[in-house]
Amino acid sequence: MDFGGYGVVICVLLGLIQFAIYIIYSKRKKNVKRLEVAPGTVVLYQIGRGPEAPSSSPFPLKLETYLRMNKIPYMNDHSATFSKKSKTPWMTYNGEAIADSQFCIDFLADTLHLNPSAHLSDKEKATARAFQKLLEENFYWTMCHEMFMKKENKEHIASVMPYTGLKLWFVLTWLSFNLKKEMWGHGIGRHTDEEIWYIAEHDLRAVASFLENNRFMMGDEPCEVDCAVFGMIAQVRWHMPGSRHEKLLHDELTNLVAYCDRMKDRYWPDWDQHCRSSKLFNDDSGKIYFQDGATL
Ligand SMILES: N[C@@H](CCC(=O)N[C@@H](CS)C(=O)NCC(=O)O)C(=O)O
Repeated sequence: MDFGGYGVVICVLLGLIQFAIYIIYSKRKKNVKRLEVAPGTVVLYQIGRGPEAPSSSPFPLKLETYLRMNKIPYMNDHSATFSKKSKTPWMTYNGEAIADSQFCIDFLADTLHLNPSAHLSDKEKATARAFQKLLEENFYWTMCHEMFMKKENKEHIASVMPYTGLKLWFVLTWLSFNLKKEMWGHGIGRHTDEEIWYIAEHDLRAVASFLENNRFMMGDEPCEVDCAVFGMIAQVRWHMPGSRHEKLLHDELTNLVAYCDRMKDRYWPDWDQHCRSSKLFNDDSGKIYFQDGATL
């Protein structure tokens, strides 16, 4: 068989694997026993906890931090069922399912009349949005490239995922395949490794320069954009050791390291209980936070 022939066989095999995983997952989704919660309690569906931070994905960490920032009663479901858009996280609220971390936040803000960014001017809100989108729609893909597309980091990304054995292999194969397709569609996947790092470095430096010596992104007090920024930078800080991203953060952009620590201290006093590598780790699936006005 010539090289082209092997390529076709590999593509067909990968397609079959992806299809099998889709069937297994969609079957599981229907079979998962949903826990009953009181009205007004968010059920947050996310993948299991990360080894060094409460999630190995920026988007669930962002949403959970927002729930904590606003003391919204919530419960985690770590069964790793993905949303109808095949992404994590998603949530239900009074029986209604909402997919996408930002749609969840906007829904809660509208429904519960929350506005942690009320003190910002329109121009500041626009700036906050621009930085959030820079990280979520651009920088995020450089992290995916660094962790999923580079052979030398494959072992590390496997250790960050909340799975073992065959399941880990399936999820990694499926995710790497999907991410490669998505990165090509986005456009970033068409660049060379050096070009992608060039983009990553400039994005990260831009966020650090904007933060300067502020305590939080928009000043002395945290607001909505901090949930997204923290969710993303926390992955660099805790889940990408040895990567170019992490080296830059620790060697030069130390204001971002201190920023992560401030967000962690403010919203995650129980951080260690949610890190798989900690002796204090405790699976909190089903635990209700902020019930009847309780604190953390
Ligand atoms: N815009 C979405 C992004 C969510 C997202 O991309 N989640 C990743 C985990 S880091 C995912 O589910 N990836 C699976 C895939 O892309 O196939 C949100 O804010 O919730």
